[in-house]
Amino acid sequence: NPKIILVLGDQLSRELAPLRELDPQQDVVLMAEVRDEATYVTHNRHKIALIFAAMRHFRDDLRAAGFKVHYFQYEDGVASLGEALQQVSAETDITEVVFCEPGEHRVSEHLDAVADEVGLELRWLPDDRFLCSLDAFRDWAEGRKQLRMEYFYRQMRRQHKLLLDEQGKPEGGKWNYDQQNRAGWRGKDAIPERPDIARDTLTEEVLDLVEREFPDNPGDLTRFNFAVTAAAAEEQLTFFIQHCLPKFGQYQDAMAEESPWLYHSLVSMYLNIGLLDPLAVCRAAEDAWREGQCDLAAAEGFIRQILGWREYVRGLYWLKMPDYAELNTLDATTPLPDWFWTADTDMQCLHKALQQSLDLGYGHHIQRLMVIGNFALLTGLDVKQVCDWYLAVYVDAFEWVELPNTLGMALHADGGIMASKPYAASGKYIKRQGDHCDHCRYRPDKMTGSDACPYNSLYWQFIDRHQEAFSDNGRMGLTLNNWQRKSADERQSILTWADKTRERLLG
Ligand code: FAD
Ligand code: DLZ
Repeated sequence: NPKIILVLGDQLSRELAPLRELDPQQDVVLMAEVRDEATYVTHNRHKIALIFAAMRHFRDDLRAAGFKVHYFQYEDGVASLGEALQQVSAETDITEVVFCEPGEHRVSEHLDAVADEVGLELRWLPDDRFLCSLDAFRDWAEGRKQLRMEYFYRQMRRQHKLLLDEQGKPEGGKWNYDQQNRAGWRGKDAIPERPDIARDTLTEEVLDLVEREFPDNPGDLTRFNFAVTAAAAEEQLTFFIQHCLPKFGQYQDAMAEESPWLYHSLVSMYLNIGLLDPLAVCRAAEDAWREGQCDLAAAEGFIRQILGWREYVRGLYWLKMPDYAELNTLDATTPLPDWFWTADTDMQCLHKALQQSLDLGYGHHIQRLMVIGNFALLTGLDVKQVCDWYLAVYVDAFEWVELPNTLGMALHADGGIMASKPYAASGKYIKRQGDHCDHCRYRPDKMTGSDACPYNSLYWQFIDRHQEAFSDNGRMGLTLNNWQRKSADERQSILTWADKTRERLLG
């Protein structure tokens, strides 16, 4: 029977399971730029442009390979994926639809609803671009009290034979070299300049479209510099492996005033939309180490992010959804301040992180976690609003990866499923990891007073507010003791200053 093969905007891989079973004689591929997907949050313009440009290039590739592709451009005015499906089904008389499982629960529900409504026969195939199937993750999680990433990661290393010696033991004798990967930035090394990525006419057309159709969304498209084909994404990976990987580990947790990305790979967006294959990326890092181009800590640190964290958050998302999205165990409900959309704050680290996130759609992990996320955690910003902000702003944001990272890792709103203790930190951490404080009007060594770093009093206010919730968490014992050991007067003066700070920053 002829089939419609639906390919979503983040499934742009020739190895996609439904494309492997496509019969070019009778099947048609359907791809659609649709209003609902482009507007369900106020996506960064970079994100829409990347997805539409990559979709259009992928369409042309498929056509060049002899496949029939029905493609709706945004200008065609199609409202939803369901509407696109109905139109193509009516036009072709095909009722069987095959697709790869969507990355987001919302999209999955939408497609199920459409199938019921209009009588299409929908069949989905597992997304085997991921290295751990959802069933395998469920099996791993079954019966475990705690779902610690570290143990999952070791299993994945064994299973995919990455960084193992001939006896199947971890190379170098240890699974994890994180201890060596925590240097702060002191401006001592040269940061590689990122190459300009060429834009062809197709991409230019998309940039014009996005500029026109999304005038109020964040994103400075004059600085658009993303690969929109698999070949161009591969070149970016090669650049990273050659020029950045050697220092990736060392500066993985660093923050620099002069660079939005330091030595990070900038490949999440390509992995997430199918332009790069995660196993190939991990192997490229392993090969670089085996050829002596980087040390083991760098290669291991990088591979752990992709083979470990990326697979783990995806497994967790599907294991816990839809309830996961509703969790808010610390009762965080303070409205997101408007300046999250303008970066208008005099806290330098936060200003820098917000500004580049809005302008470029990129923030590295420590900015997302320990600057922006930490601020949201300490001040108890509304979990749903914060998650929507992250989903909107980053070019690599899809709910399967954004939600566990934001709700779970950054906001600790899942009660510790993802992280055994909250990633809460004062200005001291930010000072240690980078050089923003040298350019800031606030002093990280001051607790109260108009030049005191706001993270300091807000940190203790957060600890004070949740003392009871954290009392049975052994990993929080020391912090709670440190708070209680302060005199009653000192605690009171910190809390009073924190109230004033909150009032000034959040209204
Ligand atoms: P690198 O630092 O070079 O890391 C290499 C790769 O490892 C990344 O490309 C990514 O694919 C993977 N990776 C690293 N950390 C994680 C992680 N915690 N979870 C999943 N994959 C990881 N990542 C997204 O892809 N999309 C998101 O929407 C997203 N939202 C986040 C929200 C918060 C609050 C936090 C704390 C993290 C989030 N991350 C997200 C994870 C991580 O910050 C980004 O993957 C990374 O910053 C992307 O930049 P890079 O490619 O230069 O990564
Ligand atoms: C994020 C996004 C955007 C902006 N636009 C489209 C689109 O027009 N068509 C499409 O198929 N997918 C788009 N996407 C990705 C989806 O919203 C969704 O995040 C993923 O398919 C994950 O399920």
